[in-house]
Amino acid sequence: MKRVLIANRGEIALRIVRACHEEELEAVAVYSVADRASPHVRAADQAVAIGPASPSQSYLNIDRLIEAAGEAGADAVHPGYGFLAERAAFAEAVEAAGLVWIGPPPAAIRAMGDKTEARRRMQQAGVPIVPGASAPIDDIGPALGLAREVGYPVMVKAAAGGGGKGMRVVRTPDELPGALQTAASEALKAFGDASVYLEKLIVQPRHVEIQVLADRHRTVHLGERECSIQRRHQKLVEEAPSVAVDAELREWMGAAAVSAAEAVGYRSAGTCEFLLAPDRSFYFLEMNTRIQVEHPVTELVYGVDLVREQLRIAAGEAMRVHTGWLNPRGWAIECRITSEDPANGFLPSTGRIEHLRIPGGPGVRWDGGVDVGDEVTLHYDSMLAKLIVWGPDRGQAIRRMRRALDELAVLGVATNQGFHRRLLADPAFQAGDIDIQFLDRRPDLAQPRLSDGELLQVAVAAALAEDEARRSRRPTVGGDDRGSDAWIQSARHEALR
Ligand code: MV4
Repeated sequence: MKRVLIANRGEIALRIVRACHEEELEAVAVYSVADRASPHVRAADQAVAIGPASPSQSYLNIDRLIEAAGEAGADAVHPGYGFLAERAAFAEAVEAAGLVWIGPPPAAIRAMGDKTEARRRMQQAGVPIVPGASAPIDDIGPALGLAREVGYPVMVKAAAGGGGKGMRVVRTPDELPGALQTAASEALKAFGDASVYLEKLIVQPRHVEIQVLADRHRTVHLGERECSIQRRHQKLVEEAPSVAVDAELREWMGAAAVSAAEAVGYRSAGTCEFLLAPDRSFYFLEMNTRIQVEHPVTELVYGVDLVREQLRIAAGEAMRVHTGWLNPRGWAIECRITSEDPANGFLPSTGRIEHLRIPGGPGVRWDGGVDVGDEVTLHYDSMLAKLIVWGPDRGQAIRRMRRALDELAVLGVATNQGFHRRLLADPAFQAGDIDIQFLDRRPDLAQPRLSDGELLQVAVAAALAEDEARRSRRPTVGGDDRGSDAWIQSARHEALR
């Protein structure tokens, strides 16, 4: 393996370019018309234009991507996440073209992609699953019987699902027929497959996932990530480890995840998603057969570069992970910085990045995919970057993230930066008192503390203060502010000119 084509864009494409360079591999970027000057293109050793901005004609175009690999002389393909990463047909097309697929075997992708098949395979392997059906349900009679057996409330889910589409909570038997109907039609629309099944509803769970890594000799786990801070199935903050998981529970969940991976012949990096109930019982939900957005928090507490290990494993080498290392050290937190406006229902915002100040300093990592001057459009995902911090413990990681968020400045598009600052300052979040419904209960975190009118008053006051400071050529030192806000620092800089 010498030259890797990266079938993706944005921050993950740049992340993979960096891993290639550290492994002394050449990186080939692909780009749509909208991305011709993007950071991932500029960082790569070669770049191939693959089509129009619309994903279906570029990043989702299997034939064009295989052709691009040929044009560039690439001998391997890394899919990143999203787009074609979990399409078994893409993995097969890559291998059929004589290229190395940097990911799990297509059969493992397929087995985990069908949720009822995955449940059957997990049950076989002794992995705990939520009580419920392990085959699609097509009749109300058996459905009522099963729901009664596992106990209400139950959840109806799409067999082809994932990501929360085609899901319905059912609290009483009379709600079941309607829920089966709507879930099936939603599933048909979203996945082209109307099959549904049902499970007992787990109440107030956390979403905890286990990272696994497998080469041809061994399958290991790298502990958990706590992913409960989410809104409409979009994760916003992730951390490792989880306050709800101690060393003993970690070994139970880790062993279950390793069994899950082994049961489907897994290779490469993968993630088993679990629901963790308040009584510490845990249930396998699904396996994500790709590198995930939130992989950096695991990297920081385990000291393992997951993307470099993916490259090594794909090349047939053994992973450089020693069993003795496999304990989390300290605490890592990731905030997804998106071009979404929390005050406006997290509506995606567009525009040109006019200014970007990237946080730095001890324990701070920025995995970004945009630069000053780049245009943020509605063609792609709204995630601009991930801000990740490490600290010796959770309290210090939170403190460090708040400092890094204070340093961050993005001008030109609305972002969720303010939301993250309010969340990280929140006593309930700081106490680790979270579950998957946390943000549903806290709409206040989406709203700025100051109204537009109040903000205007503050801006006028700041301008007057700046003017006074500049007139008297007096550097603003001391005072009773914390001195960490970007406005204050900007005013101070101006005063010293
Ligand atoms: C559940 C559940 C409660 N009980 N299954 C959502 C997406 C899909 N991956 C599975 N999901 C859930 N399945 C049972 N039996 C609650 C959810 C769920 C959820 C899970 C993980 C992260 C966020 C979530 C938000 C809402 C519901």
